Amino acid sequence: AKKRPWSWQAYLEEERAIAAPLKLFKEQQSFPQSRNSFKVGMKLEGLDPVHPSLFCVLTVAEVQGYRIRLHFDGYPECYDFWVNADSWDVKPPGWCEKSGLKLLLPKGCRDGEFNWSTYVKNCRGQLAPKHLFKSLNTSVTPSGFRTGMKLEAVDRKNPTLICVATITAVVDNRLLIHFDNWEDTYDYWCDASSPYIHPVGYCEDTELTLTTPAEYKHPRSFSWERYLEETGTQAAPARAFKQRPPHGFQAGMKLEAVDRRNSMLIRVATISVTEEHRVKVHFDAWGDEFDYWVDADSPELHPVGWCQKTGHPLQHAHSGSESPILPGQ
Ligand code: MLY
Repeated sequence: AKKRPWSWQAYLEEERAIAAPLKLFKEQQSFPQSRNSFKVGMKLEGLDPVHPSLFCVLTVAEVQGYRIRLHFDGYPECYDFWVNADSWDVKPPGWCEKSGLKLLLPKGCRDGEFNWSTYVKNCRGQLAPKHLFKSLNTSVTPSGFRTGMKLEAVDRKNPTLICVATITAVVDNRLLIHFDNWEDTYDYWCDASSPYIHPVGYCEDTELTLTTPAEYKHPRSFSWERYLEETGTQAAPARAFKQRPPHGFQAGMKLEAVDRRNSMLIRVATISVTEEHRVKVHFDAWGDEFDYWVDADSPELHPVGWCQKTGHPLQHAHSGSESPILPGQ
């Protein structure tokens, strides 16, 4: 018999499985409303995924469907990474300066000497035009969060720790979270609905341990009241925290997920376990050792049909012999 091409519909029937319903996905995961108009060679400013508070000078190195591969100017290709074309994490040239944020310059450029228009002229690049950035047109609701306010935040790199933290920037509806007396490598951007931020007093109320600022003199007798006074700061108002409700994903639901071992690939996947704000993703036809935990609203997760609609290849059980590329290989 002739083999029919792989299709989600036939696969779901065969597996007697259901697709995760579209309504469970957030806007940044769902079918895009517009095309991806980025072109290879365009330059922009974007967040470094391994140093997620730091905007860097990046160049579009590849375009695939609704995704782009970004390259750090002046750095090796091994740091390249993929984002969706509507990601908040990418901004047009000049955005950092306008927003008062630091921009990591291309390797070799000195502070104070960098100028976007001279830079693109010299390297014969092209500035990515502003209208390509969907995230610039998001509507902003006033939040009550202000720069300098204190809170208790989960350290995303050490997620068992809830720590004394400060909002060091507020841009659009996003907050930059910094951990007091730590270097900025732990910093991250989030919004008011994040499950990782809590008002001052949360740990005490829930009987969890609060990690005090690095090198704090008397960690055992830490008191917020005293600390706010010592630092001349304010607590972020409790009403500003609007934690999102738990997601509705259930184990067994199918979806399309980015393969973190080789993030150019999107694979047929199944939710294997759920937590309040996270899901564990399993890649169909692969071993459990490749499963990973991800925030339920991650832009690495997409509904069934996303690849087809956006013109991106989808890896399924029979899509060939491509083997996983492991980090460091
Ligand atoms: N084991 C790590 C823990 C760092 C935690 C930093 N957080 C609180 C911002 C270390 O000591 O480097």
